[in-house]
Formats: sequence, structure tokens, C-alpha cells
Amino acid sequence: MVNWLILSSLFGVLRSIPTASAHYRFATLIAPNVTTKNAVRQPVSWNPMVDLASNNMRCNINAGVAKEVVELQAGTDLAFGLDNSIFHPGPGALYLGKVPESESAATWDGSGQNWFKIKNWGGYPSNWNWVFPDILNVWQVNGTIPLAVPSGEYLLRMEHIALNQGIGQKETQYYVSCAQVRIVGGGNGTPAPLVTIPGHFQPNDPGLQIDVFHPVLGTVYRVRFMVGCLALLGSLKTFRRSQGQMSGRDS
Ligand SMILES: [Cu+2]
Repeated sequence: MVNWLILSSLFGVLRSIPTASAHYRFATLIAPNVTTKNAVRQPVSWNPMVDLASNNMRCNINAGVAKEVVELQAGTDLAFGLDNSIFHPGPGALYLGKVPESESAATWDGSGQNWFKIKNWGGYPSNWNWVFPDILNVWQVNGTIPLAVPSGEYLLRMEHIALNQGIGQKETQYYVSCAQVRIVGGGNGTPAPLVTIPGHFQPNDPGLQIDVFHPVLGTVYRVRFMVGCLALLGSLKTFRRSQGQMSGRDS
């Protein structure tokens, strides 16, 4: 049994030592009424995951479930705060995972075909490299709970995919955190498509094959499993905003 207090003090020491291996974690849930680390299943390492097939893709390698479940009004804006900036180029996505009836957000392991995407951060090729607006070099990523999401408990999952070493899926890096939330005042939407994690994308997906340092102008970044506007009528605003931030589309 890993003692979280020991871990966190150990990380406190590590954090003060700048190293090339210190990457970034989505560590803090920022909601309108509360900013807390206690609702986030804290990744034990700043380092990325590289095994796309691992169950750790769900909520990272963490020290266990989080202490709190934060209540969020459907339609509310929220954010994940990072403990370092996202300094690698690549796309990101925000997911919700519906907690099964027999579980709670504080117990569920994220298994099952219960996940759906609520936001994408895509990219486009410039003259020099691929550009990933609103996600590269930020200390905070923002999102919105779609109004049409049914009330209930969820894991809110942030994922950043670093493509700088990932040509041909060699060493694509995955940075993931889950926050435990309870959505209230939700709607009657039917989130779709629902995916499993792992399984939400494949190593040979076009979006994982781009060479971010050798852009091919005119290339479209293709991302999978955008929330469909028909499935979640109330999320049209989110959908359009996402489309505007990326010159990509569903595949
Ligand atoms: Cu790195």
C-alpha cells in the first residue's frame, strides 16, 4: 500500500530539482466554486505513459482514487490546472466517463464502454511545424460540461498526446488525469459514440502519424470521436468552439 503522504513529500523534493525528465501533470480541478487537487486522481509521475494498450491510459498511474467528488452544474466551465506547462506539441481531448450504477466516482476504475469526448484540441501545419493552439505551452486547459449531459457521477478525463517523439507511433507520449465529479442539472442527451479506454484510438490512426516538425501544408488533422451534435443537442456551443480551434474534423 503506497502512502500518499510519503509520495507527496517525495515529489515535493523532486519538484525542487529541475530535471530534463520533469514533464507535466493535470493536477488541479478548477470549477466555478472550488479549486482542488483532492478530486483529481494524482498521477504518481510527471513522466508520460507510452503504452497505448495499458489500462493506465484511463486515469494514469496514480496513487489511488481521490478523496473528493466535486459537484458541477451542467453547462459550467471548468479547467484542469497543470504543475508544469504543456511543453510538447500535440493534440488534447477532454472526456467524460459515466460511472456505472453499482459504483461511484470515487471507486470506478474507468472500465467499460462508458467514455465520450466533449472537447478536442487539434492542430494544423504552419510553414515550420505543426501548431497546436490553446494547448501548447499553457498551464491550464479549459472546457465546458455540455448542457445535455445526463446528471450523475462521472470521471472527467484530460488527455494530452505529445507527438514530438512519436513519428510512426514510436514513442508517442500520453499525459492523462481523471477528476471525480458529480454532474447536476443535466439534460437528456445520449452521449455518443461511447468508447472504451484503452481502445479509444489505435496506434495507426492518422492523427498519431503526423511528423510535427516536418509539416505538410494542407494536411488536415484527423481526430476521432468528437461528440456528435445530434447526440448532444445541448453541446452545440462546445462543438462549434472545438471546430473553430482545430482545422480538423472527426474521422
Ligand atoms: Cu519530454
